[in-house]
Amino acid sequence: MTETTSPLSQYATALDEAVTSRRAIGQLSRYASLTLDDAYHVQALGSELRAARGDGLVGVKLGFTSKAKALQMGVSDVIFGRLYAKGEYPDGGSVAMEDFIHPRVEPEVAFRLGARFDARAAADPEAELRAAIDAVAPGLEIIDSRYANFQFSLTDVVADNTSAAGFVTGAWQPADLTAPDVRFDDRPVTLEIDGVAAATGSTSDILGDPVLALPAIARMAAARGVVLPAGSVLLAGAATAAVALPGGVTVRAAVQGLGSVRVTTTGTSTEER
Ligand code: OOG
Ligand code: MG
Repeated sequence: MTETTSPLSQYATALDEAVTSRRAIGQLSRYASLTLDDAYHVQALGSELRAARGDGLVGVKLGFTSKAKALQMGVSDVIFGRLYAKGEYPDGGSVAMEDFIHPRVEPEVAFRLGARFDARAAADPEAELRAAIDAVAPGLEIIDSRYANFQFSLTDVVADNTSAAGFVTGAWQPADLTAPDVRFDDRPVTLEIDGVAAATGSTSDILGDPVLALPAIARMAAARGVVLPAGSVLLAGAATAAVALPGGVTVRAAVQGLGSVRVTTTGTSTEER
């Protein structure tokens, strides 16, 4: 009983209601002083609320791995969030803006797990995570802060599952990250809306090389006890600042050497109405 009424579970419920009602709430940091650990606990409680309505974990993501994102949002620590089944869209598919409050989109690099990964059971989590990865793809992430005006502190955004709201991956290319000298740096990245460049960057903007997201994911998954099933998607972080995503457009991300990924949007989000 106490668990369901604790302040942390009240915050998780408020954030979850913002997701399901598509209505933004005030920042938790305005009235509560959460530690980073509390914030990750709120995120984990949110994951239980999702699981209770059948929305399972299908991957994890990092945020603020690029300077462009850190500058855009005024938060510079790398953050870790969860990806859920309901937010996964097929490449070339359509995304209904009614499901979002004030969505933004960003180009990403994605890795796929060929085998289950339990960081806490691993003797060397970083090496085992690299060995478990079997493919790489270009990705699009849709972020949708549950806070008004898309404004938050570090603990706010962590509690809000790092603004995660949707993602799409392009065609997977086999990748062996145990091979020496595997690199994904220095590849131009573009984000286009209706064929017009909305943001450009390079995979080097993601921690110098998106593969460097893997040690951070291994460490954070171990710290939070997140177990990833085979097939899970890992988003390394955006290569550019995020761009507002309206309804009625086609958005495409291209990563040189990895191909491209696109979705079409329909309808209007809460704040577009
Ligand atoms: C937080 C999510 C950041 C990234 O790729 O840097 C993120 C936000 O900007 O709202 O996903
Ligand atoms: Mg992102």
